[in-house]
Amino acid sequence: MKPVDTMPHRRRNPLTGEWVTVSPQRTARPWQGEETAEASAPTNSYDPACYLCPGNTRATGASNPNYVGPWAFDNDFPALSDAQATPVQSELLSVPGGAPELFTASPVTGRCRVLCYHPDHRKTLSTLSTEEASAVVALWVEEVRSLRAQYQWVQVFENRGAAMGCSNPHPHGQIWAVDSLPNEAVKELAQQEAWLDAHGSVLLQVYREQEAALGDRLVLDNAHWTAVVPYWAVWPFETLVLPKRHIEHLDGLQPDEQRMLADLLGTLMRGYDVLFNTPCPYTMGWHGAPGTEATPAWQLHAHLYPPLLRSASVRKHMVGYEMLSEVQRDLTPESAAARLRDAVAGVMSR
Ligand code: H2U
Ligand code: ZN
Repeated sequence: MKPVDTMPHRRRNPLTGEWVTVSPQRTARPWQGEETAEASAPTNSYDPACYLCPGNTRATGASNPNYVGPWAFDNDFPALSDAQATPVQSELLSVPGGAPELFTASPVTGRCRVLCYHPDHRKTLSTLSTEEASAVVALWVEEVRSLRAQYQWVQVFENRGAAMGCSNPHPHGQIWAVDSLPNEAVKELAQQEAWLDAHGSVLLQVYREQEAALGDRLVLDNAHWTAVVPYWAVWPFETLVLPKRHIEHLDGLQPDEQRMLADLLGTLMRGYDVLFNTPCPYTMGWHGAPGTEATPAWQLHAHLYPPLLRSASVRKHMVGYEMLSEVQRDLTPESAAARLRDAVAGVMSR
């Protein structure tokens, strides 16, 4: 065993420049805390009360078409819109000797989309066929292509499961497209650009090659894609999905890459479901290059963050030291990768 398998240490996330504390010795501790109820999966292919099922009426009175493949619409309750807000001027601005820079605001405009993956209410990315999942990837590509023309940052994501605050089990994801760069984008852009300047290479390309050579954090691999538990993973079974060639955003994917991605995602998600013996909750999302100008430092990637720790009923909470000082994990990324790899291998041998 290496010291990092048993001794507390910190690892640096080169994509954000932030650190994570790893405490492998703590995996032995007993658990007397909360056990989340296991997620129950819907049993009917159509739910008359679901606002995303085909033909149903949404909360605003709009009705869904009888869609047969993936379908997207503008979120009826968008977090962002194209209406321009004048920054709110604090009343403190008028206080003599005040410090207005402590009350900084900025306008933000954007567009929010909801993407239904499939008309069947029971389906999930893990139970779609490769054909059906490829159609979802094709919709991501199409949406990203049109939204990138107008917005700086196009965030494709999915929250799955009640544990992640998802209100509806109908298979769906979202896109928030904004005219400015959010925090995570700013960090990842700065780190990737600094790497290119210093090394003349693409950070995540080099990282993927290193992980392929090392092997102990690899989970799944095909002709065009690799999934790894990153060296700096924060969530216990977090994975990073990387393309094998340099691609800036989803709209750069070739048909074969789209299909292989659908295949890899389906297998990975089935692996998660098997590992936790439940439809595994997660937040998953794509980070693609900002804007439409070439950003050679940026490599397209997806982050997959399941909140579960040791079983379907024990989730990780980001509290205490993690909120106040630094994120921390117990299980090493290497042992998480080994367990996930086994689950995925089981899925593939079926
Ligand atoms: P969740 O992934 O958090 O369940 O979100 C589903 C989205 O669907 C949510 O952002 C939108 C909500 O605003 N929605 C509609 O656009 N129309 C509706 O009739 C209900 C929900
Ligand atoms: Zn539904």
